[in-house]
Amino acid sequence: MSTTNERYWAERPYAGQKALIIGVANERSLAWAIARELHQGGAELAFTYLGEALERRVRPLAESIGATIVEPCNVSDDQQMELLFKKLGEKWGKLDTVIHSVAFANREDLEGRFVDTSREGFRVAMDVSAYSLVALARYAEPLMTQGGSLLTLSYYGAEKVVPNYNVMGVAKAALEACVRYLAWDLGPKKIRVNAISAGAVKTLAAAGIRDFRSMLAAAAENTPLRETIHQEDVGRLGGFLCGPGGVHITGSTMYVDSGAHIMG
Ligand code: 0WE
Repeated sequence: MSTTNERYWAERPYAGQKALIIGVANERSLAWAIARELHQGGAELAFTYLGEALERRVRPLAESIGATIVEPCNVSDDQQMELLFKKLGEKWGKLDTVIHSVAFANREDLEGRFVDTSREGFRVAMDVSAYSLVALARYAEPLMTQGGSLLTLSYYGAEKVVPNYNVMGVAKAALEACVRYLAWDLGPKKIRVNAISAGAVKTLAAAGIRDFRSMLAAAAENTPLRETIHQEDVGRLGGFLCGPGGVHITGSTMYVDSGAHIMG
């Protein structure tokens, strides 16, 4: 099936939205796919980066779609987060959407036996990949004066054992639980919190994962749709959840995985 979103975008479904995008590393990033979707539908965007190397990647991408706010943010540093939201408050005065597309585990914890995960490896995976959403929600809440939505990215390894995903699976399970508890807390302010559980897709985060190519090949053979997903699929669902389609959806984890999660 080939579709374009042109008629949908023509209605500018995200016009007037101010959206913060955290987790763009390059043009293949899922956060970038969501950013593009929001931009085409009329949203105004701000981006963050971690360190100078990524700044050199993110700044040109951000500028290519007219974003004027590009700020550093290490999600495990409260001071940096505080400064980021102070600047957003000054420049925008409000916030409608936050895309959280950030995860990290030590490379050695993404292979071998989960039982060998160190205390520090467990801590860092949980802090960067799960707690950061809680901190973000807390900083975003005062700016989301007209309601809003928070969206994060998860993976099936949160629910079932995916060999080698290990401590990331535990962190994604925590992340999906955070989505539910945040949804309950922030619901009265009309702030929605959701996750997209995406099928495996080749991004920088997946580069260098052992046997990733064969995982993609297996997904292309064994999922109901017999093909892997594309970044754009995540972009469209992200736009849906953060736009008019999502108004009464909160606390959910929705799949874009060619149906992989139904298989036994
Ligand atoms: O969530 C992920 C990966 C996130 C990730 C990637 C890295 C690579 C570089 C977190 N931390 C790191 N740390 C690094 O040093 N995915 C959904 C992609 C992924 O990663 C896997 C997968 C899949 C799928 C790891 C093992 C098995 C499957």
